[in-house]
Amino acid sequence: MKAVIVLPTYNERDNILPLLAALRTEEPNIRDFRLEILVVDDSSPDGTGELVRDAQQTMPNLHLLIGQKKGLGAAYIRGITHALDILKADAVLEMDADFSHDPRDVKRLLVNIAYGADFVIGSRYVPGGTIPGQWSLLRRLNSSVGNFVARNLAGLTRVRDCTAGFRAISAALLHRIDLKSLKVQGYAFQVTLLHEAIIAGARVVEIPVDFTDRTAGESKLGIRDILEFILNAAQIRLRSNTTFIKFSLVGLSGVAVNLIVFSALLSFGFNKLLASALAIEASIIGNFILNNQWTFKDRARSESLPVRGLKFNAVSLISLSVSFGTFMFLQTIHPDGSPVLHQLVGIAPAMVVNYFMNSYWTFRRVKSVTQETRGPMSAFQEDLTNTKKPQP
Ligand SMILES: Nc1nc2c(ncn2[C@@H]2O[C@H](COP(=O)(O)OP(=O)(O)OP(=O)(O)O)[C@@H](O)[C@H]2O)c(=O)[nH]1
Ligand SMILES: [Mg+2]
Repeated sequence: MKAVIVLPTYNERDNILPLLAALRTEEPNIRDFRLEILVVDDSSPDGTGELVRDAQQTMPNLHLLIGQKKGLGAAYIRGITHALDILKADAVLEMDADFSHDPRDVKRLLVNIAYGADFVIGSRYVPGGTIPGQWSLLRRLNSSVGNFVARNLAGLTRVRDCTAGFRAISAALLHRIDLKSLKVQGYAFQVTLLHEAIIAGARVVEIPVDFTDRTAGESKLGIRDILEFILNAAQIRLRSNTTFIKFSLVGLSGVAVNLIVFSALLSFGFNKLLASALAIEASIIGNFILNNQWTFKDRARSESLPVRGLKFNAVSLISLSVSFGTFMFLQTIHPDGSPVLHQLVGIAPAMVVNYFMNSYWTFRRVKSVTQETRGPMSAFQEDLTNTKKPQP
């Protein structure tokens, strides 16, 4: 069987040759797979690509794909597609080219694939896995918030390290995923691919690894990547969540209730302002009843109905402020823009806030009841995660 290590590089001239040498040293230790290496270089200005081209003279199993810089995810999509279609890989490995991932762990990842796992993660956040001791508080926060967002917002709670970039994936699984349809350019790719893998029924395994800081070159993580990462996680959640669709339908019905009650009160001779306020409250109460009985029906209840009702009202008020705040903000930065458009744009963040606050606060899950269902990955985790780490 053949395993292809896909190494994305951008300005890694000080790392790439030592890494290729280290991987070469590892080759004899890998039993079940023949190793090939595919460097995906985005025309690095520092000449990384040329170094690889020279190295190809002495390494027949080294391949090089040159492209334009569009981000880590775009590079991986190209690289993995090439590994599957052209190199006919049976397994593909993702690995950083900056020595953050120990080449000696490659065999531990691959052994799990040989044993039947589909998606093996070199994990920093399972027992035995580590992040560098010298990481500053900010850096730790950055990593754990990223992982928290991926786990909770994208709904990948079963996996401990969703943002890891050191992973082995079986070709059988990758063939079930339409890589070209993934619309992620940057680091968000890691979360998206994991999500697609789980949907495709992957047997996911996490094994502990030590993650080390790069000593040469610079990190390429930018603000654009961070933004894409958050939006992508939210999008994954919304797409895969029928609860959200129900919640939106209830919201629409609220608009109807609001207008009907408003017109009825006006016809009874109520004052306009009072009628408006009562109509809003009527729609909030209507929405609450429907969400309580339908959208979040399967959530075990820890609080009484009136407490949930009050929380729901509070969230509605907060959403109102978000919507109004967005409108004011847009009007301030684009005073000539269409007020109707700004009002419409304001609804989107308000709706997201409204949904997540109600889902995680008003109707939050009671832990032990719904989270215990066991998916395809758990049986594997227990069997295979404890393959030993190399001693330093
Ligand atoms: N081909 C390609 N490779 C990239 C791109 N961005 C990053 N990389 C490579 O992807 C790997 C991970 O990138 P890093 O910049 O080390 O990101 P990181 O590991 O999250 O950040 P640090 O921990 O600070 O190093 C490295 O091998 C980079 O050279 C890109 O746009 N194109
Ligand atoms: Mg790195």
